[in-house]
Amino acid sequence: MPTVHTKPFDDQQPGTSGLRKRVIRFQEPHYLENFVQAIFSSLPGREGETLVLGGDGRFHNDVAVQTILKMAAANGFGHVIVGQDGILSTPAVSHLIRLRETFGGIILSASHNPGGPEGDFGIKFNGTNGGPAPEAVADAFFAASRAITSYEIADAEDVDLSQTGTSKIGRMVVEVVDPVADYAALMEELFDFGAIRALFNGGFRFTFDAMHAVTGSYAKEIFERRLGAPKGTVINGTPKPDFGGGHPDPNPVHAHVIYKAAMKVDGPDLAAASDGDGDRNLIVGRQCPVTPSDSLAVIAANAHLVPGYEEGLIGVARSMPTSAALDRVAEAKGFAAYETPTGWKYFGNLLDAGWISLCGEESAGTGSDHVREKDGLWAVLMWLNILAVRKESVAAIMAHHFATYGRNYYARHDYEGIDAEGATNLMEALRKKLPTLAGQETPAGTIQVADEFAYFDPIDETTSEGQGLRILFGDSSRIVYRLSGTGTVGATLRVYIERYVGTDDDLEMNVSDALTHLVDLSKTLASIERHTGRNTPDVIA
Ligand code: VG1
Ligand code: CO
Repeated sequence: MPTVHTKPFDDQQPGTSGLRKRVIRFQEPHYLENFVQAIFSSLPGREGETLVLGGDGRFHNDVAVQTILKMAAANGFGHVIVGQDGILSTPAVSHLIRLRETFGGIILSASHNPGGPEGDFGIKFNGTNGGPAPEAVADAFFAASRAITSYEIADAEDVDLSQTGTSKIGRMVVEVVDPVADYAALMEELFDFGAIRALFNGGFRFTFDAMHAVTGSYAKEIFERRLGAPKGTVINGTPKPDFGGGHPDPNPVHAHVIYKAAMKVDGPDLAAASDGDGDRNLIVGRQCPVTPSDSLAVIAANAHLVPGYEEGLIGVARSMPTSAALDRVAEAKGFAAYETPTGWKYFGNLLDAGWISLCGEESAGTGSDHVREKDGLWAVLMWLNILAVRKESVAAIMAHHFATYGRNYYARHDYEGIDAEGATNLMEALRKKLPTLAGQETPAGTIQVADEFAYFDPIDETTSEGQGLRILFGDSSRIVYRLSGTGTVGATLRVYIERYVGTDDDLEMNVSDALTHLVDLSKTLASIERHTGRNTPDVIA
C-alpha cells in the first residue's frame, strides 16, 4: 500500500460543521488526502472496522469518494458502506451508522453553501453514535493535520458505484447500498403513514422543493410513492452537482418559488424545502410562514400526537441563539430544557444519555433521538403527521400556539462576506464593553445582563468557551452576536434578535415592527457600520 509524502496545510481546522472550503482548495494536490489521513490517524482501533461514506452529490463528491475509499483500504478498515453513486443525505448517514453499528462515517457536504466548480465543498466525520465529532475530537483532527508528513492510499482502480452490491479494494469490502431504503423504513416506523396518506387523499395540497439537492430521491420515494402525494409534489427533485446554480438553502429567498406560492390566498396548505445535504427544513403554511424556532416549539408541543413520540418527550434542547419559544413549551409541559452552543455536535451527549428526545436550532435544523443529526424530511413529516391528526390549518395551529404560550418575535440578521479583521475587531470591542452594559437604559428597555456564553456539558463535563455575546433585557428580549463557523470567504456576522410578548399582549404584530428598537440598538451597540462598512444586513432570516 503506497505511502505518499506530504506537507501540512495550515487551514484544516473544522468549523461549526466539519471542514468547509472552496472546491478549488479541495482540488489542490494532497489537500483532501491530508485531512482524511488526519481523521484516520486520530482514531485508534480502526483496524478491520466498518465506515459509512456518502455525500450530497455536489461537485467533487464523486472524486472525493473514490479517494476516501482507497485511503480507508490502506488505513486498515475492513468494510465501507457507501451510498449508490456516492450519495447519502446527512441524516441517512447518521441512521446507517447506528443501524449497522459501525465505527463511524464520513459525510461529504458543504450543506447549504453553493456547489459547482466555483462553489464550496466539505467533509465531516461522525462517530459511532451517528453524530458529528465532538469539539475535542475535531481539535485532534486539526492537530494531526498540522503535523502530517505522509498518508496511506491504496493503488487501486476506481470502484463502480453505479450499482448496489459488493466488491473489494485489497482486503476491504466495499458495499454499495440504496441511499434511500433504510432511511425511508425508519420514517415509516416513526410516523403514521396511514394518517398522512388519508390527508393527501382528502385533498390536502402539499409542495416540496428539493432544491436540486440530495433530498430529491428521498422526497419522491417517501411523499409521492409511499404516501401517495400526487406526482409533481416534489419540485427540483433531481440532484445536480451545482444545485442548478442556486443556493440550496431552504429560506424564503432561495426557496422563493414555493414560498411565494404558499403566500397566495389559494396557495398550498403546506410548502416545505430542505437544504444541500438534507438536514435543514423550511415550513410555510398557507399565508403563514413558520420560523424555525417556532416550528421547533410547535413540534415539541404536539409530538405526543405522532406514534414515535406518543409516550411524550423526556427533555428538549436548543442552541443558545434559538428563540426561547421551546422553553415556554417545556415549562408548561414539565420537561427539562437545555441550552447548548450553535452546532449539532453539542446535542449528541444529551441525546445519548437519554436526557432529551427533541432538539433544534434557529437555522432551520430540527431533529430527535431517531438519529444524531438534524433531519429535514423528518421535520416535514412531523408537520404532516401533526396536521393529519389535528385537522387544522398551519395558521390555526400557530394562532393557537401563540395564544397558549405567548410569542417570541424573532429575526436573524446576517452580514455576509465582511472583512475578517473588521469582524474580529467588532467582537473584541463589544466583548470589552460587556461589563459596562448591565443596568443601561435603552429605547429597547433596560439591559439586565451582558455576557459571553460558555457551555458546560453536564455529561462529559467539558466547557466550551466563546460561544456568542449576549445582551439580555428584563422582559426576556435579547440580542446575540456571533461569527459564523461555516463560511469560506471573509467572515459572516450573525445578529440574533428576539422579543417575547405574553398571551395578553399583541400576538399579531409585523415581525420587523415588533423588533424595531432592538434592531436599531443591535447596530449601535456593536458599531456595526464602523467595523464592517455595512448598515444593513445581507440576509434577514
Ligand atoms: C450554521 C448555523 C448552525 C448550523 C450550522 C451547520 O453555522 O448557524 O446553526 O448548525 O450552520 O448547518 P454558523 O457557524 O455558520 O452559524 V448545516 O445545514 O451546514 O450542516
Ligand atoms: Co445542511
